[in-house]
Amino acid sequence: HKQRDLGRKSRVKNELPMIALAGYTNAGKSTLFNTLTDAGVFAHDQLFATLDSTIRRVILPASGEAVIADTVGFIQDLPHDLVDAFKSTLEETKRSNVLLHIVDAADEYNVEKIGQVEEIVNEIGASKIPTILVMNKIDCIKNFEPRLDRDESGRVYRVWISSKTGEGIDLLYLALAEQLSGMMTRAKIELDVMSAYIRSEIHSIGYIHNEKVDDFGRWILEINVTHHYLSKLLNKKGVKLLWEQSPK
Ligand SMILES: Nc1nc2c(ncn2[C@@H]2O[C@H](COP(=O)(O)OP(=O)(O)OP(=O)(O)O)[C@@H](O)[C@H]2O)c(=O)[nH]1
Ligand SMILES: [Mg+2]
Repeated sequence: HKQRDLGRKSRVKNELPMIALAGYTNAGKSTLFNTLTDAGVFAHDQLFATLDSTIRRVILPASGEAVIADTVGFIQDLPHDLVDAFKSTLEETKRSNVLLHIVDAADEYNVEKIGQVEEIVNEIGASKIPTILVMNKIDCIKNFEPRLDRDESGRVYRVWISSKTGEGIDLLYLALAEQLSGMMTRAKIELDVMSAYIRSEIHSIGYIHNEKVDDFGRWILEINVTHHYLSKLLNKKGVKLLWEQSPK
């Protein structure tokens, strides 16, 4: 049994990080979805060609490649014709590695709405998914600066942003990178001369701590990438693993 559990664990670890946007209707989920996907570089990978329009593959600063899912907004007394759409997007929420709970920071009823959304998250069995509250629309609050709030253990639990103006998006990227760090790994790799072209791909998908060319013209790179991307990299011709941070 132990063996099988380990297998499952490593499979999960090697998955593409998945971020779900959830929240009350009109909070700004789709606007944020567009901001995140437009800012990110699109990865034209055939593998994901069949994903529907509310799920997109992106490469985010710091945390690298990920999948982002927009969802139908939560609403009290959901209209009948929306129930199916709502339920199907909830499935995406359950599979995600991070839940971004989007809130309209300028809405006077937002505390109530946060409670209602949390209740539904509990009902669908997604309460264990690490959640970051994204207080959106700070451009509607006078003199409000983007901010990031941490709990006593240092974990980011809330970020204040505007999806419209882009203020605070950098803080959200930081929060996501921290939250997804368990899915990332640090490694040292060697690219032979014929594979040097892969370096630019790594530059756009992951983070390169340092790089140098050895006497034989091979690139030696120390990188921070998802486990998912590292395993893909190591399957490429001319890429050799020199060292990897011991898995947690
Ligand atoms: N001022 C301001 N308006 C915003 C911001 N983000 C979203 N909006 C506006 O809020 C409204 C709702 O945005 P959506 O992104 O459609 O909200 P949603 O959460 O996807 O809504 P549903 O799909 O109905 O659940 C739109 O008019 C947006 O332009 C923001 O940061 N600032
Ligand atoms: Mg929407």
